[in-house]
Parts: sequence; C-alpha cells; structure tokens
Amino acid sequence: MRFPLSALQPAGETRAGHFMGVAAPLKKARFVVLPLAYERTTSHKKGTCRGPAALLEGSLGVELFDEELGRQTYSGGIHTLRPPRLAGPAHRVFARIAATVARIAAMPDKTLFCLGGEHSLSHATIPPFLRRYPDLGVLHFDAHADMRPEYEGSPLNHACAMYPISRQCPIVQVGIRSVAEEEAHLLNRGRVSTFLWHEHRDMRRLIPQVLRRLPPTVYLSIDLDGFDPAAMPGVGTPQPGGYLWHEALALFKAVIASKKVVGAEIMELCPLQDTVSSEVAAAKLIYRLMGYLQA
Ligand SMILES: [Mn+2]
Repeated sequence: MRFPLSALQPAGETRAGHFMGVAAPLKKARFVVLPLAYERTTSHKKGTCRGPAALLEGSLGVELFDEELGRQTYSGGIHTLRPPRLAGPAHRVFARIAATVARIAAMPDKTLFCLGGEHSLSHATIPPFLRRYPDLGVLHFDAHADMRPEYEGSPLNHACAMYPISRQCPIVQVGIRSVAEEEAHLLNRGRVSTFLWHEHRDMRRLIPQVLRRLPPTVYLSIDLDGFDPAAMPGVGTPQPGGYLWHEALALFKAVIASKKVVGAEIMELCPLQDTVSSEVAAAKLIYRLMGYLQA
C-alpha cells in the first residue's frame, strides 16, 4: 500500500522497529521518535512496557498519506532512535534518558516524540526541554491530575508525573477526571491551571481558554487515558468520560497552530489482547501531530 520508500530508506534497513516504517538518517529527519519501554510503578493493569513496540508495529497500519492534511508527512524524514539502557536503578535510567532527550532537544530543526512506557518518564523527558526553553509551558492531557508529591513511598511513581514539573513551569491540565484528595489543593494554584473534564466538555469553548493559559513555547505531555476509552481503550488506568478522537485532535491542532511546540510525549499505551485499535490510534495521533507541525 505505501512503498517504496527508497528515497528515505537506507539499503538493507528493515521497516520493523521504525515509526511508520520510515528510517530516515537522523541528520535528515524533521521528526525523531524515542521509544521508552519503561514500567516500574503502574497501579492497575500492567503492560505499558509493551506500549512502544506495539505502537511502532501499529504505525505500519497507518497510511503514509494523511487524508486530513492531504500530505505525505513522512517525506520530512522520521528517525526512530535506539533507546538508552532501561535496566538498573530508576534515577540512573532517568539520567540516561534525559541525556538522550537533551541531545535531540538541542537540534533546533527537529521535534522529538517520546513513546511510553509509564508517565513517570516525564521526570526524565521534560527537564531537558525546560533547560533549553526557560519560557516553556506544558500542556498535560490526562484523565489523572498526577500531582501527588509522592505515591507508595516514591516521588518517581507514575501518579506523580507532573508534580515536580508544576513547581518549575506553567502547566495546563486538560481531560482531568480523577483527583485524589491529597492533590486537590494543588489544582488551579500557582502555575497550575486545571480544566476538569466534567466542567469543560465543550472543546470549542475550552480551546481559547487553554491557549490563553499556555506560554508561547509548549511541550505536549499526552497520557492516552485522557481520551475517552471508546477512542483509546488500551491504557492501564482507564477512567470513564474524556475527549473523543476528533475533540482531542482539535485541541492539539489549535495549540500547534498558535504556539511553538518543541516536543511531545505519548504515554501509558497498554496494548490489549485481540485488538490493535489503541496502538493504531496512538500511531495515527503522532503522525497527525507531525503533520500539524509541518503544515
Ligand atoms: Mn493518566
């Protein structure tokens, strides 16, 4: 259906393990994908460690021609990195990931997409962007507030993904419909803007409010459980409600159109048995975001 890719594919390269089956050299790539099969602290259904491989496989089920944008987004070049070693103590793993992220964040012509894995990876993925862009803000799309200072004895738990970031830069939370009592007092305080899903179900009204709260430079932290489970069933900690596919895409499109989006992460994909719908949807989401960035 979508080959040959000879212009971008070095001879002998196999398609498997490359996002969209495209293996452009790093130098020529507009988009860089970093798979991070890291899972230590998930609470409910295990399996986010299989997320990145499933997403790369699922991306082979997405057409290279984007029917909405009418373009072959991959022609800008997509490079999938080999991840750093993910075994060993968490702080060492996170330091290795942060070093890899910093290397790509320093390349101004590229946009990095990190694939989780559990959301605690944000402790490693966002700080390098904060150092490079001091005016950075984070759009946090998630069912969960993730604002606990620590959980089950660790500040590196996936339930704490956004707490340290929220102390360092503005963060705008969208899709939130699961909040613990101990984090409720941290929402809509200081640099945290939280749009609870039940109060902001109308995406058309929500978008201008989100844009007003975000600074000009933005990092997208997308937990796939922010979507309605009808659109994205394959997550480890699902919550009822949430935004449908077209609603979430409208938000990301508006943010990319009016802000400088410098990086993104797509977290918490937890592949299910007997269906590939979530990994294909996650791959299509990323490819569409790449298309919006290129448009
Ligand atoms: Mn979540």
